[in-house]
Amino acid sequence: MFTYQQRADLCTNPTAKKLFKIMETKQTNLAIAADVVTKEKLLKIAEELGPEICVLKTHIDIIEDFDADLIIQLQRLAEEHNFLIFEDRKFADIGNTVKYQYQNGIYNIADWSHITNAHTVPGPGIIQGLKEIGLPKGRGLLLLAEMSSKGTLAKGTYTEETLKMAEENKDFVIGFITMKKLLDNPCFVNMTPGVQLAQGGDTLGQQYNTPEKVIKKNNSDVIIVGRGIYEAENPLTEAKKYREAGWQAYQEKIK
Ligand code: 5BU
Repeated sequence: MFTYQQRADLCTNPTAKKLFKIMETKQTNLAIAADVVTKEKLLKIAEELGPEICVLKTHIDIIEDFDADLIIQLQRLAEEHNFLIFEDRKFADIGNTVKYQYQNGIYNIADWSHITNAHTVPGPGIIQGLKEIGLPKGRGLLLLAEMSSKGTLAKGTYTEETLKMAEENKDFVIGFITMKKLLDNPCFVNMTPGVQLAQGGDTLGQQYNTPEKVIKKNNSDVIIVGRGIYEAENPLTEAKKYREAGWQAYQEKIK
């Protein structure tokens, strides 16, 4: 079992390296899913919860008053509080199209998002396309090997093929969205959404596991928590609880 520090030393992709280093030095494996729809709310989360997290996960296309200043502020907060930005874009088109979606349009994701992710349904061309844009900028890509939602088709052969695509693109693919660790390679980071302090789900197919189960039993690395934190009466207090639970589970695992 490698520690986050050992993995930081082993890995070559600069974003993977930086992520493991942040996790080790800040002692946090918590990512916040900041699914709010205004610039003000998103910045408030980044400001208030920044010290608790290793990753701020965004859905930039749900922000109603998006502007270039939001990106400047997010980058400033990422520097100040030492976290990475992960735009959960879930690219899913052919290589040539995702290149434009990653670099152009109004969001210019590749310019500010350290990490993004992609479905593998189009085949490896999607990774090639994203890599042409992202690798020169030192970015990292996560592949959706599994999803947290009920009835997901990302399983069995689909998942197996996804792992192969990752191994063939180790320079740019830094890991997976997955419910559990799937490969032994310490340079792949496993991030798991669908996390709350109590197991359960929502009315639209989301399924929740606890931080302890995700990190210790399922051997994942990063817990991604959204509503469990930002819908709480006191998001900061709640974030500290998740951070503590996630870190404790990690420490028990590496003992
Ligand atoms: P929640 O509020 O903790 O349920 O939010 C979960 C977040 O993780 C949300 O932003 C989803 O888009 C994201 N997510 C997910 O829930 N499940 C998945 O399989 C993937 C992403 Br991929």
